[in-house]
Amino acid sequence: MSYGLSYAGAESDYDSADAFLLGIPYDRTSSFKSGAAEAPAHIRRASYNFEELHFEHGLDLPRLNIFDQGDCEHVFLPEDMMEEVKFFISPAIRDKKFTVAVGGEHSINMPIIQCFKKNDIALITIDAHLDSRDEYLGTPYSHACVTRRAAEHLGIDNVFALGVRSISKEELERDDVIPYTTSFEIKEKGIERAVKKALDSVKSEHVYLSLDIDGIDPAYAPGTGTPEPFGLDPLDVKRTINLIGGRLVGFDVTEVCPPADPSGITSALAARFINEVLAVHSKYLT
Ligand SMILES: [Mn+2]
Repeated sequence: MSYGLSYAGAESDYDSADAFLLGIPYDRTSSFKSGAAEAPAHIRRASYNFEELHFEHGLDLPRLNIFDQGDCEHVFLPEDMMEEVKFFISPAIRDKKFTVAVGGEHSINMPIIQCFKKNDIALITIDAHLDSRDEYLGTPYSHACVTRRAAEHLGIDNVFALGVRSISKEELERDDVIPYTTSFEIKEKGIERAVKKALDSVKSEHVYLSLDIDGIDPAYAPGTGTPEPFGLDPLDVKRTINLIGGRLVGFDVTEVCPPADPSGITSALAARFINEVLAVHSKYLT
């Protein structure tokens, strides 16, 4: 557990918190550039760059009580990461907190999804990759297996990937391909239509949004482990968060890689999306 800088505005204690934030400094299955473990600290620092409220949502938004748990342990084995994340996230989900997880690589989404009951949520990802392999480089808990593990737990009709533009032959040729929309279709037909398709496709009312920052074009988010051209623009992602709106119950942002982000722009973007999610959630808080 680290006791460094807390996320900007996270001044609540656990009991009175509406939202629960956890840093997960994990990057042991990264397949190209590593360094995502440094992201929670960089994203927290970047959070001080912004106003807490965003005028486009109205300046009289209710103020969320946010609790920042700090970081969980930086472990080595994927199995240990699964246990470590569940240890912190599962009480917060049980206590009906809105959870925000700051990765780390995308694999940190797997233990979080497993903390929800099977029919309680759907997972929508924003990602350049479909991440639907059974296993990768010898582990079923690789960041290349995120949507497959989610489909096993939630059902394939409760998983949808937005912005995909990198899929292997092995993933496309199976009978149970994870439902997805490409970034090309989003550019051509608009993000509203794609998000509507995703929301109509999943069965559960409640939606957990997992943002792999490589879903966004590397021109806007260069600091990531596996940059993939032809991505979404940040306003597409902002729009997605707003369209999911009151159905959103949790969020993670993953794959920010500070060593590949000397300008800090990618960490700043990640922090701004966390703020967007919190602002949208506060609108629907009763
Ligand atoms: Mn990805």
